[in-house]
Amino acid sequence: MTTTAPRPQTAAPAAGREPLEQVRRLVTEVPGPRSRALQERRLAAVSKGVGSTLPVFVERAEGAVLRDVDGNQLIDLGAGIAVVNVGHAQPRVVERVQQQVADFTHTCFMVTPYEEYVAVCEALVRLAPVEGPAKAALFNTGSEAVENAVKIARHATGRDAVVVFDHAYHGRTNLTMAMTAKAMPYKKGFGPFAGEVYRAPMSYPFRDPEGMTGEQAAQRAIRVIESQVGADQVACVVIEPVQGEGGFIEPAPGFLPALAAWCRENGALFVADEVQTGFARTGDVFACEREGVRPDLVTIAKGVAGGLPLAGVVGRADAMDAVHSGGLGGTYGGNPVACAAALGALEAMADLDLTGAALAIQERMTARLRALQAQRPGIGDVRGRGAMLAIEVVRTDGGAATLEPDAAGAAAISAACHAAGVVTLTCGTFGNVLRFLPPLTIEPALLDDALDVLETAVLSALAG
Ligand code: PLZ
Repeated sequence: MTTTAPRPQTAAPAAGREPLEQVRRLVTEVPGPRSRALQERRLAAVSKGVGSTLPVFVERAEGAVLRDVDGNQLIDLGAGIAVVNVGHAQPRVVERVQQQVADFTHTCFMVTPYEEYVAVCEALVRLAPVEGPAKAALFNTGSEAVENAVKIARHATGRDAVVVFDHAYHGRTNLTMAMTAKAMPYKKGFGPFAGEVYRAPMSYPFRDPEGMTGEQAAQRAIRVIESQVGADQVACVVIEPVQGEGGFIEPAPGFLPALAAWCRENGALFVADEVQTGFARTGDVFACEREGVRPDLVTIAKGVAGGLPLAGVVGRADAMDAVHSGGLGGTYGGNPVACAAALGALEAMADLDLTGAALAIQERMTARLRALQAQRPGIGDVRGRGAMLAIEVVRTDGGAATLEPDAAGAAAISAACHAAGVVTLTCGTFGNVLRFLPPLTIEPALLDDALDVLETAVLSALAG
């Protein structure tokens, strides 16, 4: 490293590279001319079915900064949708990946295995909040992890039915589309969908009757399950401990424990889909730890491998071993390069205390977001946990928040952030939630700069 001042451990370039300064800097409009030219090429060659939130073409990324092909430096409050929790180009990830690429890139674990796969499973087994002995299996994407969790649950219970929730997001494959709640853009015109998937009401404190407890919301869901599915038909209940795409919805305390208890009493597996919440994002390694919930199976992806595609299911050993040998797998599942990246990312998560970092981000951001809410009643709700935070934008009536979603307001805020060089994402069943998922290694000054941009955007987009 050539810098004299000690660099923050959050971002360090590979040997011989200039560090990417952790500052926002615009040198053209956003997107700039080179990005616009690439977007032209892209529109001619890439299916319209694949969209982009912000068509700025990235050339390099480090820490929490993206540098585009025009030389603009943007602050990344999306982390590639909760993937680079350890920061872009995390040195431990880069080093292990480079070494692994040179050693070998693929054999297929189902043909001739390798240690990296085993080491990742050992780490997952150690980390996952599963009761008793645990085992794991590796795949490529979150959707695939969810598919496999359902396969395992069906095998382990001998039952078919899968229970999911309003606002759920579990993926884009046929089964996981059926499990995902939102029609546009995920499901419209893509059916028929897989059968035996049933939807129960979620705990959504901002929209539920005032004062409804988590236990009451769980009873509401359980009534639906028992009357419309039948307790003895349920193979698994699959839930995101904090819902992601559906709007960063954190259920009321008591909701998850009550559902998990119902599963235990009724012989169904409780599956925590921690694809978005996992790996320190919410201030715990896994979000369900917060209430001491012990799932039977946990699905993981995204944050586990610092940007390489890796996913898995980790769960009770008896359930994981219920499947016949050869029943689970896939050509690339647990690819050695992705496993090497995961070993680097997991090491960084522990060494850099990223759960602590997520809580510090929550403290810093929530204070600012609440101050903004006091000035703009259109911010109906400030919520989330750790570095998985959101504002829900609603219409106002006589200067007071209503429950009417204001998707246009959320889009206007997001667009203003983009133009100023801050990458923000929207989400939510009603498209009116602005969500924040910075790399957990983001430096405080950079986060403050992003919050200044957000503040300006909110103040101009929403009425006082
Ligand atoms: N489960 C909880 O959040 C992926 C989707 C982005 P894959 N979320 C981002 C998009 O529009 O496709 C996700 C998730 C939860 C499962 C998944 C699916 O993970 O790796 O995208 O398949």
